[in-house]
Amino acid sequence: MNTSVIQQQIDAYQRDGCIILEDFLTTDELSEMRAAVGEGVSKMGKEKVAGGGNKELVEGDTYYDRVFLQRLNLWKINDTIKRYFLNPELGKMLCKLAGIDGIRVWHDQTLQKQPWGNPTAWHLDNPYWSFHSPSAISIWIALDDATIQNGCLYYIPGSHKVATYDNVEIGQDIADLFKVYPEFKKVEPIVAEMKAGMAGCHNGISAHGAGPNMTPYPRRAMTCAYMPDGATFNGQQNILPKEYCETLKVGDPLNDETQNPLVWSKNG
Ligand SMILES: O=C(O)CCC(=O)C(=O)O
Ligand SMILES: [Fe+2]
Repeated sequence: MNTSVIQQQIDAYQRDGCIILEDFLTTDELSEMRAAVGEGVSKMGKEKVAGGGNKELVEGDTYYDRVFLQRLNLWKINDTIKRYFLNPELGKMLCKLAGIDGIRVWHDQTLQKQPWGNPTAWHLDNPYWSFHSPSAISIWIALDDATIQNGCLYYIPGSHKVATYDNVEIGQDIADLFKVYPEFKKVEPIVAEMKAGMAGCHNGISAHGAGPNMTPYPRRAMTCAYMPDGATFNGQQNILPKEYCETLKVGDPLNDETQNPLVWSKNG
């Protein structure tokens, strides 16, 4: 896993709210991660959140279920995924990009656009989550080549400087988000085609989406979303276990090591 970033990349991430990392996983690491993700998914059945998350999130048969197969928090049930996403060197790289001093896992997720899968409508991630922060950062790792044909990502550069935590429910209309942010309509998106093993990072309020999968093969990705250390509960359950949520008050730090482990901190 190549966790080095130079100042130019940090500047680009800060400016655009996204960056593509060309050589992220080696071929061996890619094989290892593909196998680990497959193993994790096969353990979970229809439940979307592993390791005791929100039990109401289960796969159904809606339009959204045909955007991608989605399974979250595989790190809790698979030691390989845990080793990658809780790696302090990765945490340090993400802190440099995000400009923060400490970082915790929010949740990982595999997003596997199935053959003929629906497009991923333009959206922001952070508004759905149980904390709000302008420094939330996600990494999206391509497990297959992600192309225009099979539904690669697109980012709207600079959108993180405009967006707030207002959102629309992710629905069928690809451009619904632009009802809230009409200024995004005019921006040429960054097309994030990636070879398998490459990765993209995006800010939690960067607008992003993906095309449909117009191929008979899956487009698999493994992602992890991170929160700055110190982020606090905003009252939304999202993927958190109900019982844990009931112990939280708005403003409490989300620092339970079994739910949001610290990955790296400047203070050691
Ligand atoms: O993989 C996709 O189609 C969407 C990815 C995404 O929304 C994310 O990683 O936050
Ligand atoms: Fe997203």
